Parts: sequence; structure tokens; C-alpha cells
Amino acid sequence: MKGRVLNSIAILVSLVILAVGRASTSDLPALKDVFKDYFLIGGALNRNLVMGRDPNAAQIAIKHYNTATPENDMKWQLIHPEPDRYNWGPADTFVEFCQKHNMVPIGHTLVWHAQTPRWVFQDSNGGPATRDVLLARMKDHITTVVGHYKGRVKGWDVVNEALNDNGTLRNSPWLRIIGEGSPEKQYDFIEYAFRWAHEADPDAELYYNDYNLDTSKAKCDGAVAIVKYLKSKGVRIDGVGIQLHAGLTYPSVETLEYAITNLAATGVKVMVTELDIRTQTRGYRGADISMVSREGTADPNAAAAETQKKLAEKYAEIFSVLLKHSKSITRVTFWGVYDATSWIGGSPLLFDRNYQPKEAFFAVIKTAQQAR
Ligand code: 9MR
Repeated sequence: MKGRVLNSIAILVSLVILAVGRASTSDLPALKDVFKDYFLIGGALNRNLVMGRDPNAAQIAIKHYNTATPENDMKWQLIHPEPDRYNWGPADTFVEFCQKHNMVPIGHTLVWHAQTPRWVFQDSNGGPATRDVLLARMKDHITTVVGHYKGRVKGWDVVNEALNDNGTLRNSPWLRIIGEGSPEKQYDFIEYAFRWAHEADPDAELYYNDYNLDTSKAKCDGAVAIVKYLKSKGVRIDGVGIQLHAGLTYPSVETLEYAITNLAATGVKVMVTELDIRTQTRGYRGADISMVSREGTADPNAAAAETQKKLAEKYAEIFSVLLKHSKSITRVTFWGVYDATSWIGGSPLLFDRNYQPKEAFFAVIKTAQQAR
């Protein structure tokens, strides 16, 4: 009898804890509402989430985001794995998810050195493709993908990560083959990509997207040069995405403001496209996937109160800068939804491994309240 009573009390206590927990989560302010006067708020969505296999993550996205980017499923390797085969399923599901839940869908990405199948850059003997062949493949890919989503995707990361940190163009197969080592042709692949994306969907916005624009002034200057080049040719470009893969000690307010103001001065919209904050303090700082792994960025102290406090402070600092420049910024997108599925280890996002809001979440909300 005593055992039964104790059991019932235990069950009651757990129910109360659960109810209180639930209530407090559903009472949370929604990021998209809190920032509605300033910019859109979004996240990168992975396939599990849009396919219904991570319902808790989907709930967070639905509640807090009014824009979304597919984390992987529109990349060349996934959407166009073989010359004559396009794989629309997962990317279509992403777009339908966005439509259903009122999120502005962003296309990511058309021309990138990573996640592009080898055949794209090769001839039938495995040697390098010629400039004309590569341009024809690029045109086919852009026309088909942008055409498929015409009128449904708001804007495209047309060219991704074409710059080195010193502001010169990255030595990618796109540059080598289409640029042919000639300075006059160095921007050709970028120019063609934007022209063809515009032809395929004249209403879509077109963006250049890169990391470390917020930490390296030289790299930011390189992005400014791309925008100016395209504009000088009369080619449409609407925005530049500052990915903003940050760390606890970077970017500085100064270099972040340098990037926002210099990019905005060219007349384009500025977007924060891949925000997260690495808690691990050592090692490589960029977002080149060949240099980063979840294990390599893991941080044994990620959950420690001290680390979470620093994370909250860095998020607050970054959002204060973004709010200060909100006239130039149209969108802030997190690169993921909650820590467990982030591309990096540690504790980089606003929601923890159990889908709970962290100190950083409340710090971000507070920046908007202070801005009023
Ligand atoms: O988060 C993405 C990860 O799941 C992929 O394995 C990786 C390689 O395609 O790309 C990650 O996202 C990258 C984004 O597409 C472009 N900027 C850097 C991001 C982090 O590497």
C-alpha cells in the first residue's frame, strides 16, 4: 500500500515537472516575432527535419523561423548526382515544408567547389573538361535547378565561397578551367552563373555567399570587388551572405561592422546566412569543410556554465551589431536548429541537445528588447 502511494506521488511529481517544462517551452517568445521589425530569422534545415523524422526540431523551426535554407539537399552532388539524373525528392520536400509553415525558402547553392561531383569537371577520359564544356554544364545545371523552383524559391546563393581569406579568388576548378589563368577572365564563371540564374527565374534574388567576410577585411574587400564587377557588367546581384561561422573570440565588432557597412555601401542587401558560434577555442577558424569535422570541433567544456555564459555574451554582442545595422540586413539564418545536429561539435546554437533553449537564446531575445 505504502509502495503504491509512493509510486503515485512519484508519477504525479513527474507529470507536474513535464507540464511545467512543456508550458515554459511553449511560453517562449518566438524569435521571428521578437525580430520582426528588423530582419527575417531562419535556420538551415536538414533532411530528417523536413521529412518528419525529427519532430522536436521541426517544432522549434516552425515556432521560431520565418525563413529557411536546406542544409545540404540542393547542393550539386545531391540534387544532380549524374549528368542526366536530377534528384528532386528531398529538395522538393524542403520547399513544401517551407510553404506549409510560412518560411521564405532560400536556395543553397548553385556553384561551389565542394559537394560537386567529379564528373562535372572532367572529360570522358578523366582529364579536365574544357572551358566550353564546363560552361555548358553550369548553364544546364543552373537553368534546370532554378527553373524547377521558379517562383517558389525567394533567392539563391548563386556562387558560394569563391574567395580566399586574402581576398583573391580561390584556385577552384571553376576558376582554373573557366578563367584559363587569365586575369581578364577570372570573374567569368561568377558572371555567367549570375546571368543564367537570372534568366531562369527573373524574379529570384541572387546572392554571393562566403565565410570569414566578418573576420578578414581583405576577404570582405574581395566580395565587394565581385559585387562591383557584376554591377559594372549590368548583371543582377541582390545580396551578399556573410555566413558568420563565429567563435567565442571572433569576429570582433570592428571587423563585423566593416563587413556590413562596406558590403551595404555597394547597394546590395546584407544577409547573415549561416550563423553559429564555435565554443572550442583552438584550431582552424574558417568554414572550409575539408578542414572542419564535428570531432575536431568538439569541446568537453561545452555544457559548462562558464562556456554557456561566454556563448550567450558573444551571441548578444553579435545581435547588438546586427540590430544596429538592421537597415542593411534583411535576414539572419542560423546554421542548424539545435546542437546535436550541428555540423560542428560543442554547443554552437541557441537550443541544446535536448531541444531546450540555452542562456544564449534569452540573451539574444534581450538584445531586441534593449533595442526598442
Ligand atoms: O552543414 C553542412 C554539412 O552537413 C555538410 O557536410 C557540409 C558539406 O557539404 O556543408 C555544410 O554546410 C556548409 C555550407 O553548405 C556552406 N558553408 C559552410 C557550411 C559548413 O561547412
